[in-house]
Amino acid sequence: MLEQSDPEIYTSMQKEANRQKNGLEMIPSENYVSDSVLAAMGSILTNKYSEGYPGKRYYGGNQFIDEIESLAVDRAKKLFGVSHANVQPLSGSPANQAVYFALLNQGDKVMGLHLFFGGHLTHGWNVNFSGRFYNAVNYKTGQDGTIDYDALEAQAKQERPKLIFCGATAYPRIYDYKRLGEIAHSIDSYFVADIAHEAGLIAAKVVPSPAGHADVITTTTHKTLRGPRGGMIMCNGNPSEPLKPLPDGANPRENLPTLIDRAIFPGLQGGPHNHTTAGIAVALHEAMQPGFKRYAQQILKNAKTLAESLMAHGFKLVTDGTDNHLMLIDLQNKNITGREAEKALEDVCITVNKNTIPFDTRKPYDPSGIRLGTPALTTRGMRESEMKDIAGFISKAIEHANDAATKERVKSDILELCKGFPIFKYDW
Ligand code: DSN
Repeated sequence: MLEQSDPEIYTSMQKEANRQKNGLEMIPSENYVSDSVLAAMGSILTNKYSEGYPGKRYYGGNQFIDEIESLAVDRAKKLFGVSHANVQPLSGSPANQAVYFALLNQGDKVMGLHLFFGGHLTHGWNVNFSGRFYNAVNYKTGQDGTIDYDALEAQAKQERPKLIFCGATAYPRIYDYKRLGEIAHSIDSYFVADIAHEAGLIAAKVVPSPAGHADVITTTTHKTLRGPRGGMIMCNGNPSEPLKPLPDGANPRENLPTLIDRAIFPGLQGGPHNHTTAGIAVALHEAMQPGFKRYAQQILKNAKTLAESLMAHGFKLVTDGTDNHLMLIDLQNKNITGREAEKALEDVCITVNKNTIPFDTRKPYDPSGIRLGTPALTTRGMRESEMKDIAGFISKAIEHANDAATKERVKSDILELCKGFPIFKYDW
């Protein structure tokens, strides 16, 4: 139908579907959703306004939307072991914004991992709302690329932020959530774990969870969790308890659910995107199935094999490997910048993104590294032997970045590989 009614959009969608089919998607924050998630997303649920929460809406006709949102909430609570979940954030940045809105006053001090060391814009970067409206200080990794928890503790005790964020977009190791919680609580600070990258791995219990250590957990739903583009905020506490401000006016921890729900609506957002809520519910259901644990285990195996194979090809990886789904290549020994490498790989249909490395001397638009990961390749069914081949393709494309004939041969090998791992059940 779309083909006839809007051929311009249809054609662009077709080209994007072919790009997704015929190349290797290695941006670690991307994935391929199931047909069931797609069905929920492309549905009539987009037609409905539902400001408020299940049972407490500002519009009529929400009895079935309430069922859908309640299912999403219940599934999130069960999967992540928390007593409260808000599934309405439009994505990860709005989820983090809501946490600031819920827990802090403008100008309060926050502390998060420095952007150039793998942190996220919303964890206190100067051009983001978080650095502009809050007093942000950043912690860094040590020279080895791993978080130095002793240095972080000393900095936290000196700075005394009201909120400490952990989580990153380019950190290949697992976090010591217990230590982070202890550090934050020793200075009466909130500890917020942004698990956007690892959410699927945490749901599958193949990496540790911050539940029980973090006051609040935020996430996107479209990365390793393999749902639609969306966000969630989770915490513990009873939302039906009335707010009880502490004598000094500070926000009491026991009212976190209410503070968070109010920050999302009416604080920052209007009507929830109900088609996305349904897609999240479907993805959470999928993540509860035994097959999802096997998927998450395979993401890790693939990442380890890819990391080892890349190192065998002479690539230097930040922290010399990975514990999760992603890795960061330091290209300084390869005489190529991150931007040039991203382009060379795009020429052979491998999609990655340029990224700063710890202590980078170059700027983020043309940094010294590239970031890559295995969630999307693993969804396609690729395993360790394909990872070894892919490390070879990456090496050839980067070593021969200026050799069109070699790149053409690599591209054709990649096309052949992709044909063996179809991604869409229905033809696009
Ligand atoms: N954009 C996400 C990522 O690629 O990691 C995080 O913001």
